[in-house]
Amino acid sequence: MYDTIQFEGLGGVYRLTLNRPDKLNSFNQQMHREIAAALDVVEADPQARVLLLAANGRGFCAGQDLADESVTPGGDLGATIEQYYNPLIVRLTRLPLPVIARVQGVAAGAGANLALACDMVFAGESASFIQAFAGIGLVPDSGGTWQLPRLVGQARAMGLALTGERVKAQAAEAMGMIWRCLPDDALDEAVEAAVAQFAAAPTLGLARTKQALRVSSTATLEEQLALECSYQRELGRSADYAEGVAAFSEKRAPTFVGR
Ligand code: T3D
Repeated sequence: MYDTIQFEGLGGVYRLTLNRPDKLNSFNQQMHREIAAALDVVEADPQARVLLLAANGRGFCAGQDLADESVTPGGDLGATIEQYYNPLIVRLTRLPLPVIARVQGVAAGAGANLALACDMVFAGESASFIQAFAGIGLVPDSGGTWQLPRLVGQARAMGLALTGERVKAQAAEAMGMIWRCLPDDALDEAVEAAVAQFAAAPTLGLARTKQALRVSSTATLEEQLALECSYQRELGRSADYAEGVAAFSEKRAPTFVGR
């Protein structure tokens, strides 16, 4: 069913792997369509607990496939953005479960910003992030101009976007761009540990946490306090809260159902 990605879901754990390694997993329209179809499946599954976004080959994603006819110079680049990139970024950020990116090698252009749209980015130490748009006369898209200043501050965002300078994973972690840089040979173990943790986590609570954090930078304190209150009211009636409190008082590990 899928050519440009691999996609599987088992026990609420979804794994979406970009699979155009000979093109450094750059986006063509087919890959966009296949990713969108995979996200349809995740969104429709009330038992979904975690999504892992990974990639095959030596790099994570080189952004837009510059050989694709949709981005021929002189054409309407905005059409591809509207049809594919913007919905993809919005859908990833709105998924009511943790979305993890596993980054090896280069993440460039929309590939970098795809990773940064995920909730937690784990990168091998040989990975790097490049706002490659500057090199071809474009503006950082896929949320780059929104996400970067929020993650690393205006000065660094400006420098990275204007120069397209490569940021190694260790520096990316140090500046707050990503969650964790790991030795390359420890990357899989760390990613799988996170996947296992989220597969057994109180998913609804994590979904509301993610949603609250994602709107916080554009909300007032009063709005954010009200949002926390309304989420807490909802979560206070959830099965996982009851289980969490019961497990605490019975001095045992909780068994969360995600709701
Ligand atoms: O409307 C719209 O859709 C606009 C949307 C824009 C979103 C964007 O993402 S714009 C930014 C597009 N991406 C780039 O500008 C990055 C271009 N690639 C590079 O700068 C370099 O390839 C990398 C820094 C990513 C990696 O360098 P390196 O030396 O590790 O690999 P390489 O040799 O350059 O690339 C390996 C192969 O992948 C090569 O193919 P070949 O020669 O072996 O047949 C290369 O052409 C191909 N490749 C790499 N990036 C792309 C690509 N092919 C098509 N599109 C690419 N973006």
